Amino acid sequence: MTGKQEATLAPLGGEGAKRLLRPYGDSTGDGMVQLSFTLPMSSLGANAKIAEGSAVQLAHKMGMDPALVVHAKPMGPDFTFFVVYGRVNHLVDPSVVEVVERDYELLSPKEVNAAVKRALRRRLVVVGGCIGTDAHTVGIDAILNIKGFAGEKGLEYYRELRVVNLGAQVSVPQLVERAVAEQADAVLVSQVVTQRDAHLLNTREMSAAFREAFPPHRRPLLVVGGPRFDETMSAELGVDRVFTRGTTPGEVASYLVHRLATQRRAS
Ligand code: B12
Repeated sequence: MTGKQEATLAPLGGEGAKRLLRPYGDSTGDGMVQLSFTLPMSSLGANAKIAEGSAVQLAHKMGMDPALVVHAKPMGPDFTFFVVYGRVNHLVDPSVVEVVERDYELLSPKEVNAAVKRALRRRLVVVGGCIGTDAHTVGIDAILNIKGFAGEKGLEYYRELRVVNLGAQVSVPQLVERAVAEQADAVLVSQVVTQRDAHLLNTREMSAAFREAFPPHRRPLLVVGGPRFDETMSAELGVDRVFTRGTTPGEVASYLVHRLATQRRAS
């Protein structure tokens, strides 16, 4: 590391100071990170050293130097899982990171109910489920079921919300059909499995089907969620909002009110 970089790294005082960060493991600014990955090779018996050397080679190519294998676990005869600990030189600039900020007020269930009643004069209808072959219902249930998540009650608890939870493995045509039948204001879809980008493909298929089935002003609000979504991708996926890991029911209820009650009333 050059002296110039050292100087930039030091926290600068004053307004607008740009602060670059470096990861650390043992002491501040030492650049140490931990990385895990699997290689499709055996580390059994005589293969152990070559396997570890291969893991170090990959880490070097990724910019870790030095790189130390701290864990190697055979996964059957032909695969090995590694954890590598090492140093990188990359700096992080938080001032240029782009994130999706929450652009709506967080409301209590009482406030949500009052806003829906005032704006819609009827219950707000939410239809939800997991689409495609995805059977991971815990996430959508955390949002919809009365028992909720992280100490917050799910949307079923809200008096002014009517929730239809379709559960696992709902096909897109089934989802559209049910949304039509229930006169859904919002459709909430969960996608947890991301193998071969299934979550992205399924979401695009779903949003296209809703655009085909509804005229623009009648289309329900489309919300997708799951732990490996990128929140910035809503436009690309054709949905109104993407939620990721750690989402709570209160955030979703507040968002629905913001879009379907507050905004609609203002327009
Ligand atoms: C429980 C579990 C299962 C259970 C699911 C039971 C059920 N009824 O849901 C069972 C055993 C059935 C299962 C099966 C499989 N699983 Co599984 N499973 C898990 C596990 C351990 C936990 C998932 C979970 O419940 N998380 C807790 C919830 C609360 O978190 P969440 O889903 O992220 O939801 C939150 C947010 O993301 C968000 N959210 C989620 N959805 C939505 C939707 C909306 C609208 C909104 C607003 C928010 C939102 O809000 C929630 C609360 O904050 C994960 C590993 C892990 N630790 O994550 C693997 C995992 C998801 N499973 C995996 C796999 C591979 C499978 C199988 C393919 C295994 C197999 N070979 O058979 C099958 C697939 C079955 C299928 N057809 O889908 C992989 C997926 C890998 C990938 N890249 O896609 C994981 C990551 C395990 C791993 N490391 O390999 N699984």
